[in-house]
Amino acid sequence: MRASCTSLLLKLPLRFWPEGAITKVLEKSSLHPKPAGLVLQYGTAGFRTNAKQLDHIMFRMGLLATLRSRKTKATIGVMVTASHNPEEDNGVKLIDPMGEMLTATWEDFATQLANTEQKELLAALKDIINKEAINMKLEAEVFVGKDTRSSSASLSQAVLDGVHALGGQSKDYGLVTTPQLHYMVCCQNSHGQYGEATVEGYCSKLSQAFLALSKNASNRTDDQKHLFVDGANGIGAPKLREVESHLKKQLQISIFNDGSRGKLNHQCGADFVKVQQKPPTGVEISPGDRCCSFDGDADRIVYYYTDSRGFFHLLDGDKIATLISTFLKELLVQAGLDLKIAVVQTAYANGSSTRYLEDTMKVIVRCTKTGVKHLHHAAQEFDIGVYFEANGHGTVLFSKTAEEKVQLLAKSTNINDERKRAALLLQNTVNVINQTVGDAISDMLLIEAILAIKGMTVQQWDAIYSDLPNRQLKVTVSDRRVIETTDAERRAVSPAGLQEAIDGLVKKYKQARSFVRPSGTEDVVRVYAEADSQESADALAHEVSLAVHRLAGGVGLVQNAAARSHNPGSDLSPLASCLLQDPFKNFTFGF
Ligand code: NG1
Ligand code: ZN
Repeated sequence: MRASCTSLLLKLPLRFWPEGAITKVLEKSSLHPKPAGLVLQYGTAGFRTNAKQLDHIMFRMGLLATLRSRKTKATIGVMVTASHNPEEDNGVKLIDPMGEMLTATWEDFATQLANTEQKELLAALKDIINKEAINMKLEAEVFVGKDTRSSSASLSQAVLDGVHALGGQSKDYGLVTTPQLHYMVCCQNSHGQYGEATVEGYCSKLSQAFLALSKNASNRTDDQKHLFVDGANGIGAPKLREVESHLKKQLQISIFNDGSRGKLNHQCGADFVKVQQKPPTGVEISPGDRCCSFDGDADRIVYYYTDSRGFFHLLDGDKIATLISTFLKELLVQAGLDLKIAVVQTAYANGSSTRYLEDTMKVIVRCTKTGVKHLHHAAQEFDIGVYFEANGHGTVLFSKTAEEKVQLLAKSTNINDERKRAALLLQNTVNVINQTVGDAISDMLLIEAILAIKGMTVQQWDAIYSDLPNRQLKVTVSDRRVIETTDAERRAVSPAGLQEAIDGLVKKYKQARSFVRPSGTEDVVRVYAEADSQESADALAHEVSLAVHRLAGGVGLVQNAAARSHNPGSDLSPLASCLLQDPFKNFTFGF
């Protein structure tokens, strides 16, 4: 029975795939040949590696996006970027119809297609067409965008070649941020309901909402309106300038690292600031100045300032989630709306943020596995789901019911002024947010509006709670898959004895917590520890690293966190240096 079904399916492409298309794919694919033996994997952020290895991947992702478009009968997005990675890298990811990340089964297809040797390519395509019963006569449309890397132009052309080889239509948005392309895809597939699928449409939707929100702020001085932005020398800077021209000076932005001089993500950007816990180079800031950093494709943001003693203060994704959820919760009370709000975090969220949200704010907190698609899914379970990774990638999701209730109340004429004001604020908050994915520009506008409305300085925001000192390290092992975890990656179930060892070490310190997990993007095991002092957090991270090394097949040396704290990278052997916490160091496999 099963065999006859399969053989029936195998015939499908011959009936549904027009003759000419086969020749065209063969012809075009020979212009984008796969280096024999190269193996890459589609991970949480698509494919990512040195740009020189990606031409065939881009062409094939153009093919795959066209198939996905036929399968879903919707427009699909393909973004060419390697986010916070160094300039010489690049990457690609597909965007599903409502602007969300590509669904898991198709991630597997992407990996299969990427790793198929040249002569097997047609068979691999037919296999996907068969499995998904794709009607090749249907129309297909793919939106393509790229970041500012020098390799992006030719790589996005390779994507377009793939789309055209399979008879798909394309729209090339050129230089856009990753979240802008997600936004375009959602606008297109919602037939304009989410907004107009143009950069101008994006700028005007977000800025109108921001201007409406900032009308609720009492008179602010130019100083209070001033924000320093580090554009990571990436696409965020020029795109922010376009938005700024709509802001009628309600926000006064000084953009640094705008790409005119420095190198992309080099000593700057959200990832550098978060990991190094220091300001980026290229930004001259004075004590108390409010600053933020985007990453290379502008889907992450972190805030920071230095105090009068010169100490650096970071306001990461956890602080951002706290500010936004507090604001929304207050508005819900004022509007008299009974909507369930939750904050979604990962195990990397600082323990102080979780405690503050649960105990003081009485907000539901959920913890998911690392990777925004997990947070996004969990956030969809609530009327309002605020999700942020500690590294500054996140957004807010409103359920259909929540949006309808807000719209209805905002239109209502028989409610008191306080309820009306809160309803209008909620309505504009919904509009300023890019719900498709974390968006540095949109998050920045929301944060700036909240600070203005609440009359809050960056120091007051920072003082909501104090972060517990923490440390992240990484350990190289021969096969990181030996570490299996449960409870949203907070406990290790294998190898035997590891979790018991961690539990024993954690008990030695106050307010301590530690967990280990295999990285999804690098060939390392990540170790996280927090405790009541930096010395304790460093010592705990180091001891847990030793336990991982001993019990999980460690390779090379284990780095001492204390060495990292005082003088990162110096006087260590090359091997020890490569074990330093530097999570987004260049690597040669995709994720
Ligand atoms: P891995 O390498 O799995 O820890 C990192 C980040 C994630 C996420 C992904 C994708 C940390 C600790 N991990 O994942 O949050 O952003 O990269 O970019 O920040
Ligand atoms: Zn990014």
